[in-house]
Order: sequence, then structure tokens, then C-alpha cells
Amino acid sequence: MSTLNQLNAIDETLFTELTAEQSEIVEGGMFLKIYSIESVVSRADVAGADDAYIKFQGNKVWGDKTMSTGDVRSVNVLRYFDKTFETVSLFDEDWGRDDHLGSFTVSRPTNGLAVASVSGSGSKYNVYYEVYA
Ligand SMILES: [Ca+2]
Ligand SMILES: [Ca+2]
Repeated sequence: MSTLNQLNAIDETLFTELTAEQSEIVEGGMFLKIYSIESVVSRADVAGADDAYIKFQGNKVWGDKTMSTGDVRSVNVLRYFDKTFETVSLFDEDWGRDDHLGSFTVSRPTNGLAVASVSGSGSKYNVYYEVYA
């Protein structure tokens, strides 16, 4: 199992449940916790709601889920990263090429809850998250 897989396997578990090996790795990097996603405007499809999903480190980590304007959904995804920054991207799942709904970068501890407002393809979303070491 790679370091990243080991850490991502932590996911919903508490820090007290980390193995000694996991704790050691954690000291070098940071955690991204995405709490929830809010649709300010869902308009990436011609008709109906967006089929929103979230990508982190090139992988789909949540979704897709139906998001209509005004919808709020819990995400509750925890991921580890050890680079200086990583990108969180939102997309609308489509039959062809998926629509990009915007991205934001995480790089340092947020000292509590943070909100990223992103927009793209006619939609706007707020993502509530936290970064901590
Ligand atoms: Ca679309
Ligand atoms: Ca769609």
C-alpha cells in the first residue's frame, strides 16, 4: 500500500486511531477536509440540475450528485496532501465532455472553516472546507 493510499484509507476515522506509521507521515503534510457544497446557481446543463462531482489530486472524491440551485449537500471527505499546494476542482458530469464548474487551490492551514466560491459553465458553488496540519 502506498503512503497516500494508507492515509486516504484513514478517511472518516479519528486521529486517535492513526497507527504510529500514519502519524509519522502526517507530520510532513496537511489534511483537507471538505465539509459541504452549496449550489448558488446550477446552470451547467441545458435543462435540469447539475450532476456535480469533486476532484482532488486528479481523482473523483465525491459525487456525482444532483445539485439544483440552492441545494446544500454534505461532502465529509478527508484527504491528505504533502505538496506545497493542491487543486480542488468541481465538474458537471455529462454524456460527452464534463463541464468545469471551477477550481480552487489549498496550500496552508485555514485556521478553521473556510469557504471557496467557484464558478464555471454558468454555475456557481460554495465549498466549505478546512486545511490543517
Ligand atoms: Ca453540462
Ligand atoms: Ca450534467
